[in-house]
Amino acid sequence: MSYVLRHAPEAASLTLDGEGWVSFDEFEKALTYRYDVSRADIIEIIANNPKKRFTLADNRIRANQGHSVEVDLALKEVEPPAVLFHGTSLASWSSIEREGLKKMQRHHVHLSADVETAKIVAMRRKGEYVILRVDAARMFSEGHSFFVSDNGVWLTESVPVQYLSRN
Ligand code: HQG
Repeated sequence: MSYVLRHAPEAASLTLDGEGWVSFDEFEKALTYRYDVSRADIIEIIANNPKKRFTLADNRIRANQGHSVEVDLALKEVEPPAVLFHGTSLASWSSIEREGLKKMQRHHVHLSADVETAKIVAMRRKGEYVILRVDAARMFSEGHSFFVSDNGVWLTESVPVQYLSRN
């Protein structure tokens, strides 16, 4: 579902609208035709996915964040908590320490409000991990924009090095 709704709708012959939505009926037809899943399975994933990656509303579905296809999620700019966290591999630290956090393949840098979530993100990576602390209060006061996705992921364009430290 993430693959289709974030990265490759064309793989299921679907087209997302400008804000990433697609008709749920079309989505269901496309998935049940191609994969061994039922409508009930899809609804169960939307409801019980621990990260609440998808929203179903007005008979349309979209991914809440993480797209590589061009979409405008129409997220509202909000004041972030004073501190946010980012979990990554120790191997990336030397480059991050020089360049700051970049959005890489995604539309934003993804940050977490708590260390536990940042740890889970970091542990997707091989080897040792590091948790970085982002001085979000200072970033915000110095003009950087922050957004929060429907599933509570904090998003920003980039995090320059002066706002980063090892937690
Ligand atoms: C790293 C999952 C070197 C960055 C998770 C990260 C999250 C740099 C990787 C969500 C760098 C990008 C996002 C620099 C950034 N030099 N490495 N200058 N700047 N990086 O997957 O934050 O399953 O795009 O530290 O749970 O790991 O998609 O971002 O390691 O919420 O719902 O480049 O993805 O959620 O990796 O993960 P990603 P992420 P979903």
